[in-house]
Amino acid sequence: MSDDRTSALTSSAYQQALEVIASVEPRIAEATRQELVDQRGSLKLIASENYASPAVLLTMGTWFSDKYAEGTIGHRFYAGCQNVDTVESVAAEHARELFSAPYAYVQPHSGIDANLVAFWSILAHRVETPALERLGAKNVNELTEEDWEGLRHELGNQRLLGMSLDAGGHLTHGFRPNISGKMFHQQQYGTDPETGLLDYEAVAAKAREFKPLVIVAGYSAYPRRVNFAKMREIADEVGATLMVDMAHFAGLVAGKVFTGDEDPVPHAHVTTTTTHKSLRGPRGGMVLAQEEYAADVDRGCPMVLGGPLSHVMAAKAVALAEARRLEFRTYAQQIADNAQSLAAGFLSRGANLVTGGTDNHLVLLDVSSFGLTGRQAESALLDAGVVTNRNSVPRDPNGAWYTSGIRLGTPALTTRGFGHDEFDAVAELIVHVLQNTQPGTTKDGRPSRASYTLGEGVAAKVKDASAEMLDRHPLYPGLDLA
Ligand code: DSN
Repeated sequence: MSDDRTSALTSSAYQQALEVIASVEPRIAEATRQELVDQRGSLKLIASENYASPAVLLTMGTWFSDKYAEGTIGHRFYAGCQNVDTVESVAAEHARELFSAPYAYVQPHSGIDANLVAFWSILAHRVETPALERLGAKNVNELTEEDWEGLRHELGNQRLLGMSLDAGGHLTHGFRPNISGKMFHQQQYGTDPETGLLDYEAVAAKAREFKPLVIVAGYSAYPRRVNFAKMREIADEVGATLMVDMAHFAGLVAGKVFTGDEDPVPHAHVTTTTTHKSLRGPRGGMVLAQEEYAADVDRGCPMVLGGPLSHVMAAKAVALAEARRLEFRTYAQQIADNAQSLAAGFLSRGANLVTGGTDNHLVLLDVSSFGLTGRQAESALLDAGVVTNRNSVPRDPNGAWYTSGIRLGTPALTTRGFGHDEFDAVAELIVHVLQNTQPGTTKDGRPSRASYTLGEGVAAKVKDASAEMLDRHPLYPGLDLA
């Protein structure tokens, strides 16, 4: 279908949908309209966000939302799931083929859910099933009270080694306050204090000493590629299951920017992802697995998850079909090229980047050289229409709330068509804001980590310069809600 025809149909669909919504709750219709205005008018640099296509968005607004479908394809706890079976089968087929994965599970509602399904499938495969075999039981209901208590103790005392939050790992990789840090005895690996890079020898040494059941690789704020073949060697040496969380860079895997040792899927026993970041689908999660883990992953719902969101699984199928097109490879490569341009733009203006640069989709800017915390920088940038999120840097003196960094990603603006020159200009605008932001003081005159003053006229100047670029690369061109 031509782009013009798609825009005309999308405009008409949304105009009518908003009219129907407004007839029930006008404030929601207005907030929906305003969200588009805001997203169109700002520089979206949150590394975990993107803009899904109209086809993906429209797929979510249907009566599939009304259907319960606990269970799995062809084996549901509810009647009347024949169309959900079609949706889930198509989404899983696209996922398997796109990622060359033996098995795909498309039900998780989010990345955290996907990781929980992965953890429980690993515990089931590595701990529960061998225990049942040892005890001569078919399932846990057949166990005596004493054996059941013993198995619960065994399940609750396994070890997990994951990347620490301040080195760029995710909360669910064993961070103590998160459930993953409570389900498992956990230890964390970090990055080299000098270079900020992963030190595989140090990870291996920790794994040899700790002997984890699970090693988690993958990241949310590490601006470099990971050698997953090496991570698998480490896992194999200590008898661990390798789980990779590729939520942030799934689009780069799908688009064949990360191949060979950098493609996690052939190396990991279980790979998890979200579908809405660089993969550019609906908000949701997914688990890919080697055959030996498939049956346990398949029990995700109802053992770990509530009923699948069939309308979102349908949108995952549409997004995965888009990601299988050749144009998606061009998009994925442009994400990585644009991150290089953004990093080079910062470095040429004297800013400090964690690891000194990037080779994936994100840049982690250390804002302490501007005399600011991440929180002050994030707020000042937002005033100027630049949407980012504050993020810890390794060994961050300001902790996880105020932080010393700003995380910036290129997937969203790349979707809008930004290229090298625009990302260089974005770096200049960001440096201009930070250079003109003064940290504030608390009521009793001490340095504040939250308040700040942005120089007069800075926000307006940056917004004007951004507007010119944003108008050149409109979001959902032709979509008119007037
Ligand atoms: N919220 C995601 C991110 O921003 O990286 C991870 O949970």
